[in-house]
Amino acid sequence: EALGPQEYTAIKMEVVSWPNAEIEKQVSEKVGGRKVFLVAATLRPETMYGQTNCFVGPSLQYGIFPSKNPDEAYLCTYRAARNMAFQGTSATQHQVEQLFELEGSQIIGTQVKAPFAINPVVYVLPMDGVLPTKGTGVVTSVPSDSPDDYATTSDLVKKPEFYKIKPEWVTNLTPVPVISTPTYGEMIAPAVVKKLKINSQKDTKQLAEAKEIAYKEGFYSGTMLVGDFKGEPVQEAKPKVRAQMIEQGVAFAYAE
Ligand code: A2H
Repeated sequence: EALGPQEYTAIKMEVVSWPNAEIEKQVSEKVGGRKVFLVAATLRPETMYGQTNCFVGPSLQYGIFPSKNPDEAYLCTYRAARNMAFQGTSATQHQVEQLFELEGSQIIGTQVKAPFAINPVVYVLPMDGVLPTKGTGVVTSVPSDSPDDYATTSDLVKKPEFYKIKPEWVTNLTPVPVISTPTYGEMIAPAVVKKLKINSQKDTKQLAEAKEIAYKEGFYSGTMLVGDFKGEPVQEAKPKVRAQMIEQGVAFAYAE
């Protein structure tokens, strides 16, 4: 854990369709004309080209909160909305206005836009390890570069019925190459997951080690394979991709 504040990039994933008519009706009654965005907190904005889906914790509580932008509302945990109210990105200052409350399980199967990704629209899927106490409670999934995301998407592909998801929601989870490293090639997460013999998202101890290896190797030795900064070292591309996303209005700064 870092001692100082953690600087995340909050990725705005606009809802394209809700999983059923009932939730769609409830949301539109409570949220009115505002567009709804799932807000995912990431430390790796340069990997966003490789998003294949988005994760929420199925038993966690989420809310929809008005953004500072009058046309927009953000879906995240109440805790994150409270932080946003102190960071100038919420409609309200120093207090939270919740338009609608919902459980993670109700969001699964929603289709959202994935900014900068090669897959422009992705599904919201369940992940066991989403912590309510970190970030926004929404995690964007990049299975090429995140061992947690790769292990979890592999579980979902193997056992969709166990995870209560429709098979068509997992047909597009193939990792997309984004970063190349000398030791692990074009897809570090699958390589490290295999090397450490990780079988599922439940192998939390080995996944912590895999995460450490992938993070260090990607950051210090990685080269971008895609996007406007293709060919550049990850260390240089990272702040540039972040700045582009913020400038284009598809992301904002979030700290905690
Ligand atoms: B990262 P740190 Cl490609 N619960 O984004 C569990 N994990 C969460 C979370 C939560 N509530 N909120 C954010 N995260 C994830 C991309 C990524 C991430 C890649 C590689 C590594 C990586 C795509 N997923 O994180 O404990 C998010 O996943 C490994 C460090 O604050 C976020 O960045 O250091 C990261 O964990 C933040 O974790």
